[in-house]
Amino acid sequence: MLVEEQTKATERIKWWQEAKFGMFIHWGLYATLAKGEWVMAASKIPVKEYEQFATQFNPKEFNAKEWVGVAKRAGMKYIVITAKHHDGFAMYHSKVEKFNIVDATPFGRDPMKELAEECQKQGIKLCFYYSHVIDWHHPHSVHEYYNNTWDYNLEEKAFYNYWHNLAKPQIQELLTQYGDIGLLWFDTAGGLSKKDSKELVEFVRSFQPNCLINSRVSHWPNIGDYQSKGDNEIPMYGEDSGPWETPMTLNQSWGYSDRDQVWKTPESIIRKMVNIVSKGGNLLLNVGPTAEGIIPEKSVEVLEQAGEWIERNGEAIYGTNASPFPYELEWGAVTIKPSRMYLHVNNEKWSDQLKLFGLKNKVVKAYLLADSERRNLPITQSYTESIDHHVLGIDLPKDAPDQYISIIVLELEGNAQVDDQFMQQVSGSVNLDLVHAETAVEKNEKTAKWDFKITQPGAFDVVLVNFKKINTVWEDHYHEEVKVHIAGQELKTIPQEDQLIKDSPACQYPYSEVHSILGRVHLYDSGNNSLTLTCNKIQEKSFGTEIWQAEAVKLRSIKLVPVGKK
Ligand code: FHN
Repeated sequence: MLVEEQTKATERIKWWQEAKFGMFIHWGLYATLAKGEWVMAASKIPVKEYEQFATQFNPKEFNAKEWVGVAKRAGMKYIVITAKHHDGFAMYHSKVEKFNIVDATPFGRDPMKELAEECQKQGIKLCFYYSHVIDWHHPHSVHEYYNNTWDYNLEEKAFYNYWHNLAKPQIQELLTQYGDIGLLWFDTAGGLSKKDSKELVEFVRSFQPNCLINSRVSHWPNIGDYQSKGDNEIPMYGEDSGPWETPMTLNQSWGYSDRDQVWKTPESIIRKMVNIVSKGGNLLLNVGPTAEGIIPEKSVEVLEQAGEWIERNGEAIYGTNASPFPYELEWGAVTIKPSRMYLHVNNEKWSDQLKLFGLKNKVVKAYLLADSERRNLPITQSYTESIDHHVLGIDLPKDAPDQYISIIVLELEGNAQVDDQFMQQVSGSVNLDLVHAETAVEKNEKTAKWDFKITQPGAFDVVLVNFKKINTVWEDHYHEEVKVHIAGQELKTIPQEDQLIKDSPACQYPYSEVHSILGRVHLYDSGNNSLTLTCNKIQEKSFGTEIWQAEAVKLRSIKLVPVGKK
C-alpha cells in the first residue's frame, strides 16, 4: 500500500479501533418464524411461501430510541444492523426491490431511517450488514455453496444479473439515504472474484470515502479495512497486528430463536470483552430482536449489567492498545495506553499480592481504578541479571474492589516495555501459543518449536490445548501419536479428551476447550529451554473465517503445568 493510502486507512479506522465494543443486530423477516436467520434455507421454504410472511410482519413495538438506548447503556459505540440478510428481505425502503419492510408489510415504516436519526441524536455510529453474495430470494445470486436450489436451477443463474441489478443498487441506497455510515459489514462471500470485491470497495468509497469495510467482503488480507474473525472466534495473543473483531452471539443464535435460551452471563461477556480488547480486537456483540420489534429481555438484562462494569472501567477499555505480552496471563489480562498499563485481575485470582513478570519499566505509581482518590498501592520491583528476570509485586487490599474483574492502574516511566519472550508465570506454568511457534514440515511430519525461559525448575505436566467444535468425534482428528521433545526427554502419545474447560475466556459455542495431558517432564535448571511438538494438526494461520471453512478441531497451544498446580 502506498504511504498516502496507508495514512488514509489509519485515519479512517481510528474511531473504530478506539470504540472496542459494538452492537450487532440480526433482525429480519425470519424473526416471524422465531427459528433463526437461516430458517428459509434450513426448511427449504419456497420464495412464494416465504414472501407471505411479510404480510404478517408488523413490528409495532420497534422503538429506535429504546434500541439505541440499550446499546448506549451497554457501553457500545456503534451498531451494525442487518439491512439485508441471506433471505433477501430488505429491512429498509429499497426502491429497487419491493421485497422490503416498507412495501411488503403492514408495518410500512423504515426502521433504518428511524435508527439513523436516533443514532445521530444519541452519538452512536450506524453501520449496515449486507449479505452481498447469498440472496435466496433472487433467482440469480450465486454463492460457492449456499444457494436457493429449491426454487431455482443453479445452471440457469446469471450472477451479474443479481450483482448489477440488486446488490450494487441496494448498497448504493444504503450509502445515500441514511447519512454517514460507519461501516459496511459484508458476509459469506464464497466465490466472489477478486475483481468484483475490489470494484465493490471502490463503489462503496465513491459514495462514502470513510466508510469502513470488513474482511468478509472477500479476498482478505488484500481487500477490506479490518478482519472479522470467524463467528465467536477469539484469536491468540499476538496473532494479529492489524485491526480485527470477534462477532459474537449473546446466546447461541444470531436471528431471534424462541428455542435458544443458552445465554452468556454478564460476567462471561465482560471476561470475553477484556480478553478480546487485551488482544487488540473489538467485540461486536449480537442481539436478535423479535418479530414484534423487541430486543429480548434477557439480552437487555445481560447487556445492561455488563454496561455498568464498562461504565466504571471504561478508561481501561476504550482507546487502549493490546497487551505487549505474547501469552494469556493466568490472573487476567493487560491493556495499555501511553505510559500506562492496566491490569485486569479476575476476582477469583485476587490475593494479598499480585506478581507480574517481565515488565521492564519503572512503575511510578500503582492504584486501583475503582479508587477515586488514587491511593498508592505498595509495590516492589526487582531484576535478576543472571536470568534476565523482572518481577513486580503489588500489595492488594483484602477485597477486590469491583465485580468480576478489578483493575489496577500502573503509571510507568515511559511507554510499556516488556520481556516478550515466553516465560514461566508466577504459578510456574508456561503457555506456548501455536501462533508464535517456528513451524516446519519435514518428511511429512509437522513440527512447532518454541523457546522459553524457566525461572522455577521442577516437574511439569505437558498439556495440549485444542478447541473442538460441537458434534465432532475427537478420534476422527486425533488418531495418531503426537510427540514432544523437551530438555532431552521425549513424550509420545495419542491425545485424549482429558479435561473440558468450562468458561474459557477465549473459547465458546460452537467450540469447547479440550485439554489433553501428554505426559510429565522434568526441567532441572533455570534458563533458556525449547520445546518441539510434532503433530499433524499444526498448520499455518488460515484466513478462512466463514462457517463452512472453520476446522472442527483447532490446535491452539501447549502448556507446561507444574505438578500439583492447576
Ligand atoms: O451465515 C451468516 C450467519 O447467519 C450470521 O449472519 C453470521 C454472523 O457473523 N455470519 C454468517 C455465518 O458466518
